[in-house]
Amino acid sequence: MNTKYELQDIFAEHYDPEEDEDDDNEKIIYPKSDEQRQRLGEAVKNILLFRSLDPLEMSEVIDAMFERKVEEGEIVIRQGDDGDYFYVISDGTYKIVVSVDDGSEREVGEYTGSGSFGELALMYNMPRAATVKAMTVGSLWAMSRHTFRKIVLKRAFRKRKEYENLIEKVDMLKSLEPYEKMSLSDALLPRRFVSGDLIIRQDDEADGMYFVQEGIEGHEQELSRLEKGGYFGELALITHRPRAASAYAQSAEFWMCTRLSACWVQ
Ligand code: 1OR
Repeated sequence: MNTKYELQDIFAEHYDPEEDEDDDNEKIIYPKSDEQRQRLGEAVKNILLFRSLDPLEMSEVIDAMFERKVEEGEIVIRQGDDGDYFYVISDGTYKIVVSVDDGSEREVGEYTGSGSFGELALMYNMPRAATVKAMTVGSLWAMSRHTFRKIVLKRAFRKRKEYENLIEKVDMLKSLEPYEKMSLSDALLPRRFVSGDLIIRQDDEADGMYFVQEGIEGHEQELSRLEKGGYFGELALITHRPRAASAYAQSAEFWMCTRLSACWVQ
């Protein structure tokens, strides 16, 4: 099974979450101790797929998750299985392994102490794309396929679709793996500027890099001008030095930005 092609194929797949008729309004609540609530609250803070949820949806998500303890060596997800749960890491180290056509296995990633996995099969109704194995004892927060599709899916899916086109237009990002492009879409945050707004200030510490979604961006002495698909602000992130130039918005339009670390770490 060639995972790369599969993931490319699902980009093209027609899927309309609006058609996903689900009129079941019953809320599932797993009771939690104060300590568990606090730990879960911390774990979900940085989950990119939850970023676009409103506070009510977020509290439904927290209610609907339950804790699953794992042993060292335990297979949490097996490639090829049907998707049942989405997982948020509370603690432990997890390896992501993909088997390829010739039967060999390739380690493609590792999570330690934070992050999430298991969304692909639930999002796109396909078999698990990779095996996830616990390398230590650990603890996970699990959310059922039903809750994931009911609360998280619509928004997360829309966001991936929306930013996919933008990512294809940015030269620097074209060569990313399909799964990396999806993770990057989750990490992007929209930011709106009006004409004349200072977006980054020369000598400031870098907080992120920016991709032009719509509109034009200009530098102080017009060093350059960027249009849709252009990007800036990456230099200071790579060199860990202050901003080398300022950037202003030229027309009242829409922009987006992300913390580079959030994009590449995921
Ligand atoms: P799932 O529901 O398919 C396995 O179950 C999970 O592993 C998957 O969701 C993702 O959450 C997670 N390709 C596929 N799945 C990956 C990958 C991945 N990394 C993490 N998962 N990669 C591409 C390998 C060709 C790794 C890209 C860095």
